[in-house]
Amino acid sequence: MKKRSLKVLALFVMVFFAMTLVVGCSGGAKEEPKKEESKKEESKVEKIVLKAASTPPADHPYNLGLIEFGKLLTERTNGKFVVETFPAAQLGSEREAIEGVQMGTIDITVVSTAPLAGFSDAFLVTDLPFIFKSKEHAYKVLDGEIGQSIMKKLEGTGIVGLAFWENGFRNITNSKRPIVNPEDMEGIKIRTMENQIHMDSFRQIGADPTPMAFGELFTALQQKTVDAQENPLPIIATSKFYEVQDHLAMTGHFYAPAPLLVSQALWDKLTDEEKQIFQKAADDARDAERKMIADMDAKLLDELKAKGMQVTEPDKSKWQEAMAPVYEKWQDKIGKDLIEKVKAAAN
Ligand code: EAX
Repeated sequence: MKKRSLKVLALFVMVFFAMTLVVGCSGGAKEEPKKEESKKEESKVEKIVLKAASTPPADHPYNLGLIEFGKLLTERTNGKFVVETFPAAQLGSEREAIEGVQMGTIDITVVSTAPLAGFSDAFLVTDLPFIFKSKEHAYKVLDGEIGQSIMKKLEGTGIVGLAFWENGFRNITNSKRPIVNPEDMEGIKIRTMENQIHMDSFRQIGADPTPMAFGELFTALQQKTVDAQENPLPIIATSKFYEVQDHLAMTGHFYAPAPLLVSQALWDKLTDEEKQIFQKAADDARDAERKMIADMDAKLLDELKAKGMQVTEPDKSKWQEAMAPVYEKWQDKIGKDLIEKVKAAAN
């Protein structure tokens, strides 16, 4: 009996160890290939580097927003998409960046709507003087149905518009004199973006507008090829225009949205899931970028004054009235309905 029970015990022990061994081994064996597989999968994930162009300096929110956009894309695609940014017009002017996106040689860009006028009529309504009463008004229009219908009009151009980022309300700087009333602009040679509505708006108040690429602007101001330029405070500060312009007039005459554009060639290669990730990242980075602009706007007026700029606060209603005839001139091309819809959204 004793012998037999010992044998049974020995058998149990052996079976037990054998089982532990098998379970242990199989556990290990299961884990090992898993790790290797996932490693292989990671290295198999094709890394795609996307080129993102912008014209202002590297510390402007366009570039900082593109960096944020890239960070979100990389995180949300497990490292598949990486965005490399090229600020300061390294890849050319805004017009050249738009052309690059159209051809697929540049994947992504953020530009003002104004130079897009050479490619599509879709954005013209945003270029009208004093069309947006406030940033809230602009966001309501651009982030809503109207904004979506504007982006939709890009279909067939080789460009896909994902979201409206922001450049901001534009103000006039010049090297000649303080500007308070529209008449003060008489004879002032002002650089504008390549946009007929902007040029017409300045002609309307007797100024002499000259279109020019942003990359050439600092030198043109320095050499006095032009007397004046107009841009939001973050551009004036990051591009150091205060070094060559003494006067700043807070006219806020145009609100410049800055659409995030990607090339159709890239877009067509994405899966539906990736398209959603791109769209969400574009919206999230838009919020971050707008916040950067707001934070800069809040402190820059004082900083620019401290740097020696003489600041005037013109009565905007006078400027609005003086530039108003531009609406009549452009309403057929833009669509009276669209203009009215945008205006109505202010209420
Ligand atoms: O879009 O050209 C301009 O004045 C623009 O404001 C600038 O490049 C950012």
